[in-house]
Amino acid sequence: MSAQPCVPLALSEFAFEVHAGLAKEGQKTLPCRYFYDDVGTALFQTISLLPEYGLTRADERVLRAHAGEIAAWFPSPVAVLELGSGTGSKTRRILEALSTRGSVVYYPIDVSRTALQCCRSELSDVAEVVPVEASYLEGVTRAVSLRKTQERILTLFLGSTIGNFERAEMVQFLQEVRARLRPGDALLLGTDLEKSESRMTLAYDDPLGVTAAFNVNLLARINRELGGDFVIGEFAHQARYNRSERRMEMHLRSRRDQEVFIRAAEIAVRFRRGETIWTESSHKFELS
Ligand code: AVJ
Repeated sequence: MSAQPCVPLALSEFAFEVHAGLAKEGQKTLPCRYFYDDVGTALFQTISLLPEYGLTRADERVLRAHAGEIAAWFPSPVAVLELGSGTGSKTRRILEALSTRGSVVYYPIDVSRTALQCCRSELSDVAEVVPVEASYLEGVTRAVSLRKTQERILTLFLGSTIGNFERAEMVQFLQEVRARLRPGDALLLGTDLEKSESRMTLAYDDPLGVTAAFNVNLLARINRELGGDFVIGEFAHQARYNRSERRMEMHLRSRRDQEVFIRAAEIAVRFRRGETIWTESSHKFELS
């Protein structure tokens, strides 16, 4: 038998990105979209119920107050695309308002399968729900390709999820979305306004520790899915406000010098005591 050529095992996208983020020389990073496995999705839902985290409720209030007005802009039939739908709870008002004027198709686009299942079971009474399990742009491309000729598209990007992008990438991303739409379609964007530093810090470091669990779950997920050996208690949640960049940052701070091995990412990572993994940015906005 001839020897097989030595082909490296293809890493999954998750493993690849974990490797890239943790192999960095300076600040180590992990991409925030991997927060949302089943546990993370449930934890974020809990965060949105916390008195300290008002963003989701603020979104809901604004939508409830203006759903009728927004719906009035759209001649039927309408397709609603939602980027990062989550469980779709905010979207009900808009779908209801649109459905009083004709049929509505709703394409929730999310990387979380649990969240999409939730959307389908919660919203099927007000719209035809077509879940799209994909990244945002790929999801938009897919949903747009299913558009019927006369349908107008309303794209929703709510909850200040755009704040997770680098500022330079935000504009680029919106241009990419626009390039997939056509004249007469629309985008409704929800962003969080800057507040006092103490209020924002509490929103990302709540006294119950739900946000801490949400952050640390990323390491637990790496352990579960990639064969990592993070000792969960050896990393602490940290929320900081970066004033010059106007963003909340979440980090995971190593409590001591330690080494972590992640089988599927084929990496051993050394951490110095106090060193952090930067896991998320939530940029804040001004009305202007
Ligand atoms: C759902 C991404 C908008 O950035 O505020 C909540 C996620 N992170 N608490 C945000 C989150 C920490 C949230 N987004």
